Amino acid sequence: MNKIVIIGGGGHAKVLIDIFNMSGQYEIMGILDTQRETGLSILNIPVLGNDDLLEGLYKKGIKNACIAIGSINDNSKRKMLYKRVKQIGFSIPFLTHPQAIISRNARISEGVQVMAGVVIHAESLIEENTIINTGSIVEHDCYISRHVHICPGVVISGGCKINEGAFIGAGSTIIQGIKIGKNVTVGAGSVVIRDVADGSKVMGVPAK
Ligand code: JB2
Repeated sequence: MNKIVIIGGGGHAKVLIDIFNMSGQYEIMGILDTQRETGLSILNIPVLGNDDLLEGLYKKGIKNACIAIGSINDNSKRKMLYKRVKQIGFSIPFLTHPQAIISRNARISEGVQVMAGVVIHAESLIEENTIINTGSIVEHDCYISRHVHICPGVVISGGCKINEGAFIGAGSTIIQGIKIGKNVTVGAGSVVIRDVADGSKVMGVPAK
C-alpha cells in the first residue's frame, strides 16, 4: 500500500483521516504538526514531530503527503506548505470522500480534497490544492483555481470562475457566470450577484 504522511493535526486532518480510512488506498505513517506534542495520537495516528522531518521521511520511502491544514479566511499557509512539499518531491494525491458525486466529465487536479456530500458537475475544472468542503455544489462549466477553499454548504452556479486563493465562506451562494478575483474572501452566508475584484472582502445579501 502507498505510504502517506499528513501535515497538520487539527480539525481538517480528522476529516481527511476518515476519508483515508474509508478508501483504504494509503497507509498513514504519521502526522507532522508544529504545535502538538510528539507521540500524541489523533484518531489513532501518531504525531511524529514537525515539518523538519519531511526530507527524512521522503528519503525513507514515504513518497506521498497530504496537506491537512484547512484555512479560515487565508489560504496562504496551505499554499506555502503545498509548494514546500512538492519541492521535496512528494506526490500530493487527489482525495475524495466515497459519498461525493463527481461528473466523469469534470477534471480534478493534484492535491484537491473533496469532502462528503459534494456534487461537482460536468466540464468543471478544479485546480491544485483546492478544498471543496462538505456538502458544497459546484455546477457545470465552473473553473476553480489553485489554493481555493470552498467552505461547507456553498453553492456555485454554472459557469463561475473562482480565482487563486479565494475563500468562499460557509453557506454562500454564487449565481451563474460570476467571476471571483484572486485572494477574495466571501463572508459566510453571502449571496454573490456581481463579479468581485482581486483581493476584496465581500459579505451579505447581496454581497458588497
Ligand atoms: O506549518 C505548519 C502548521 N501550522 C499549523 N505545519 C504543520 N505540520 N502543522 C501546522 N499547524 C497545525 O495545524 C497546528 O498546530 C494545528 O494542530 C493544525 C491546525 O488545526 P486547526 O484545527 O486549528 O485548523 P484546521 O486547519 O485543521 O481546520 C480549520 O479549517 C477547516 C477547513 C478549522 O477551522 C476547521 O473548522 C475547518 N473545517
